[in-house]
Amino acid sequence: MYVFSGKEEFKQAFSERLETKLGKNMETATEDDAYRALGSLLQDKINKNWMQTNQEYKKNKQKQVYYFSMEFLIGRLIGNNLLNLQVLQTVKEGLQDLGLSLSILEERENDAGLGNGGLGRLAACFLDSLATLGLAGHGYGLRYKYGMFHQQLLDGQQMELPDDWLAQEYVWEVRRPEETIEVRFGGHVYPIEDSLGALSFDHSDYEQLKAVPYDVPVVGYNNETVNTLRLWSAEPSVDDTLVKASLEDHYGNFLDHRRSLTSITEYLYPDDSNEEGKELRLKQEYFLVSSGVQSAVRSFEGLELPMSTFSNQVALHINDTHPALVIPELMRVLMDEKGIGWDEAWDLTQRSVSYTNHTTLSEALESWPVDLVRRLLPRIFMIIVEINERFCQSLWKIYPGDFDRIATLAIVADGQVKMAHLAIVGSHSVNGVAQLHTDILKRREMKNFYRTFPNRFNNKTNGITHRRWLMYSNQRLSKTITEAIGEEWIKKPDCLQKLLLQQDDAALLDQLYDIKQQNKEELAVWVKKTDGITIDSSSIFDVHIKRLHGYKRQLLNAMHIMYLYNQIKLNRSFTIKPRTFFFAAKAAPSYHYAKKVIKLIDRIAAVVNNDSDVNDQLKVVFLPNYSVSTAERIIPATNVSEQISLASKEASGTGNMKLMMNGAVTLGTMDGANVEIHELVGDANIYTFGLSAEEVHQFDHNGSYSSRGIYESDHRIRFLLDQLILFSPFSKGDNVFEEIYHALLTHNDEFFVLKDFASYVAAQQKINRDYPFKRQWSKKSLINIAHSGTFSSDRTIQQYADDIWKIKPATI
Ligand code: 26W
Repeated sequence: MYVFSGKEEFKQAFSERLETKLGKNMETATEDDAYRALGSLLQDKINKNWMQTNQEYKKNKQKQVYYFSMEFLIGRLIGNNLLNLQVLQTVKEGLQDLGLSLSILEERENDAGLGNGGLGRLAACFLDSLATLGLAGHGYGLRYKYGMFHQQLLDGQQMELPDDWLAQEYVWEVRRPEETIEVRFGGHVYPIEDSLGALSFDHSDYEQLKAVPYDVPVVGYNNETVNTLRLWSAEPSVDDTLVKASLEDHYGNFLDHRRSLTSITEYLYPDDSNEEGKELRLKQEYFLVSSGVQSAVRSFEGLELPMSTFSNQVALHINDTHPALVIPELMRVLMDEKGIGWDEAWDLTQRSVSYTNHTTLSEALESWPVDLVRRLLPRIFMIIVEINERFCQSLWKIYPGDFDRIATLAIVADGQVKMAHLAIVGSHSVNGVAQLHTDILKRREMKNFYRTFPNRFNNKTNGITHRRWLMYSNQRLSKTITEAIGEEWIKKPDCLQKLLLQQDDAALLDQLYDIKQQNKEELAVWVKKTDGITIDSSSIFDVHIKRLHGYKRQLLNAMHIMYLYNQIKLNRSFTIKPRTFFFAAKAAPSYHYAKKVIKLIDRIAAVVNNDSDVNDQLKVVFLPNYSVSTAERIIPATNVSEQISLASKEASGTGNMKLMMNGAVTLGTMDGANVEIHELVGDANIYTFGLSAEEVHQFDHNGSYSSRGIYESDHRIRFLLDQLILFSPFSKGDNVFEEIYHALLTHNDEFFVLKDFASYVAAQQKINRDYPFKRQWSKKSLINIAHSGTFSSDRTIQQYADDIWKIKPATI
């Protein structure tokens, strides 16, 4: 896309924009003004191609993919857009000429934190790849007024502050009131039979509200494609009869009512592991689904094709089960609004919808009480019941008399609507997000469904955009890679493998080492500035960044640090290579145990960082408010990537991919995509430890694990656990860590922390021995970078496009 011919043209346009949009010049403009002028200038440039992309799609009757997701964790857009428009360098230099720093302006943009973690960030990476591959794929999400909460630590206690990210104008969004959709909740539905015996449904007494789309452009890299992320916002509907009624009786009631309606898009649910089952959450899900489906159908109708071709033109992808109501909603629209019969509507629905599963944790599986669904979504409920009825009948034919099996597969059972069952039954494709995860779905979690629909299941190993996570966030490394192997890797990330030919090139290895060193120094300066902690940038940077959860085992890492501390203190001859342990993690506000683990890490940091006996060897840093932007700073500076979930629990992980791509070496269990990383880089270039998924399964199955047995036989562990509750530098004699102690001992250590402790310590010792051999370490680093192309989301999206969505690039 043509943007600026060079920095002079940019400077001219930028100064003009300051004047015309903000009435400012270089003397009077604040940093905020400069950011906004730059943003609006880019948005203008993007607009032309945006319009053109949509026109081309329509003209060519291009099949459209709509990626439905309750979360899009996009972070900041300015740097990413500059990169994809290929003017990052031009603008950086132009601003410099004007006495401005791009990196300072970038910080004026609030992170769009419309997601919790992995699932939301994956959606954002996918959008980048779709646009870059020239594929007609768009995101449908919610425009939460408040995104992921801001985390603050007060004496180690996590505090959640609202993320008022829209307080300043968001320069990338365009409100499109003309595309508004009406969404209905509640009321009564009555069947009406006409004289020919045909059924229709009368829906009355419902509450209606407006879904107003705010569109954000998704700019492809070095092409002409601009796709759309459409975020829906709830607004009261003017002709809402209830509102009118309340208006007559009381203005206060009117305001309350208005607030309760628009509250649907007020905030993101900040829990990514426990299904809350709250009515407001179900409203959010249906609000997204209904506006998205109606809007997709409306676009399809613009093509003026027969309805029978719908599934050739439209793919509806659901990111986990949260948008699974797409299935009954599309059935509703096709039948009630377009007059199509059940069988054809069902066929079109199944052909259009595909579903990705992101977790096997049972507590995260969604199910909604029948009563709630019936009250809130009466027509949708009728359709779900009918889908269930027909599905169970078809099962009866395959498994006659097998009541038990049919009961386990039913969509509606035990007074609940099971969303995963609905998603599997109503779609043509179900995928897991890493090979191991998909195998577990097939062999265990969804085994009966797999037997019934073997062809529906497939794997799509996750990926990350190498543009944001390497080209943008690690510009030093990108430059060196291009100097070494040319720039083909940018379009074809698999070409990073060419680095392997130079794995013994001493000069290149030293250069990689230096880059890492510079990135570490940069991070150290930032940590000093923002948190006041001094860190030794020559120490090993050991990084554990992800949501805080029992299964991710931040506790295992923390206990190992306690162990090192004890060793150094008690044993004069024990030394380690200086190491800085970084943590960043948000805990769900109601997740008590997770908050205690944060508190423990904070306490360990306080002890370790202030003890001059250990200070020169050990540092612990908890970086508050983990977000996309902080990830962009930490990842390029990492030496050791902690991916230590209990095997079988982490569906894939994507942080593991970002870190390897930036030359970190993984310390990990054989879980999620770690298995595939290991397969690619080989034993010599990854540190693996711990139980296998199969071993964990066996223990769970036969109940033969006893954490107390380990406590009694391993004195190191006994010492550590006692330090949690007896007087120690960590416990300080109070009972704050009793909960952790009991989780490990009384409740038999659900996540096998004690079981894996010894092998974790051994793997850490190996790292301690290996790191000082600079060239060899750099070689590991190079080999990791070289194989990371496999984990570009371009590869992932190409597989979705070929196998699931059946779409080809458009020519814009
Ligand atoms: C509302 C409850 C809720 C919300 C979100 C339950 C579960 C979720 C997600 C499914 C959790 C999630 O983010 N899963 C992560 O998805 C990533 C992308 O596929 C994977 O890399 C992670 O392993 C997986 O934990």
